[in-house]
Amino acid sequence: MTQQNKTLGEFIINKQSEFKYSSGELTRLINSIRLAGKIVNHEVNKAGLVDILGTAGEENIQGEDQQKLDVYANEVFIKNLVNREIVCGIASEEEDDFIAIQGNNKKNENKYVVLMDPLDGSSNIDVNVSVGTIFSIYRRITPVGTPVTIEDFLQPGKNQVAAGYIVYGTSTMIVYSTGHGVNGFTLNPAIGTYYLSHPNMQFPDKGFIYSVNEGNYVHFPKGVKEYIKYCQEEEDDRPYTSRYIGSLVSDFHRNMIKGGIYFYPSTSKSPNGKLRLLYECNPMAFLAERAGGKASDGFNRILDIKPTELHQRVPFFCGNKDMVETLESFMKKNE
Ligand code: AHM
Ligand code: MG
Repeated sequence: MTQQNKTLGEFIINKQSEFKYSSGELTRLINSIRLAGKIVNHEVNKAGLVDILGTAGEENIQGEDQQKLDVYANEVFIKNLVNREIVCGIASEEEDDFIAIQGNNKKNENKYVVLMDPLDGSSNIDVNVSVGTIFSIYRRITPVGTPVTIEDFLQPGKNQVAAGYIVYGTSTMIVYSTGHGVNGFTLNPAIGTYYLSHPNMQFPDKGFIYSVNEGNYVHFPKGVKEYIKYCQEEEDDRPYTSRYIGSLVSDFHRNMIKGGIYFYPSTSKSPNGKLRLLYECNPMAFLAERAGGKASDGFNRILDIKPTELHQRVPFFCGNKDMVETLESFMKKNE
């Protein structure tokens, strides 16, 4: 059997022994995310057919309208993880507070907490553009068997034991890493099985794409403005190509395959940018580093930031190492 024929199920089992604390718990957890992803995929795929579009009439904690599918995806992931009793806590971009999972009759002996953005980029659903689920997994730091506390969730990203995303695109893919390389699996919808299609994903040596919402240009810090001008200059291998879907998972996925940098800087209106450290930036930074890339807030490594709150936002620059470093040099110069 070739690597490409391997299913995600087989891959997870083969890899289990590589994981230093492996007791099968992380395997079951990733399996559960894989299953929930299939359910959400099914619903996302028929979004144009059923009357599930539009806002649910509720606002999430950031004061943004929630799309119905956000609510749906949030419920599916939470129910899956809670019912199977494989984590001790969950934090979601769609929930104000974290959820402590106690277990039914017995004490919850599980070691892992999951943080997730159940449906990122959901404003794109109305126009049939790819959206994604982002997840991040940590070992709890409080004692096993006791209820989880906020400390279990406010860990720096470098403590992640696994992270990944599901992209609901022209094909549905799950891309994840448990620390040993980044692997991508494509769903065959006819039989509901993910196959290893992108083994050991790495950013190419050179990137030529920059992805940013340039409409915010006037509000960007000087270093970012100068970097954008640098990307547009006619010199060496520049100008770079500009590509921005406005769906982090898809923009990141394309850049990892083709080479590029994604950024959501601070703006004069939003000094911390838009993206959430725990649900969006940390898992993407973990994947980027495992794929030979880099992720920064403009000055510091994203994975070193000690979070202070669940819904914290942070400026985010992520992609090919050399591109992120060039951006950082412009930021430093203009500090
Ligand atoms: P969301 O979590 O509310 O969906 O917001 C995150 C999304 C990212 O996927 C995307 O890169 C960014 O917001 C786009 O924002 P903007 O429309 O401001 O460019
Ligand atoms: Mg999001």
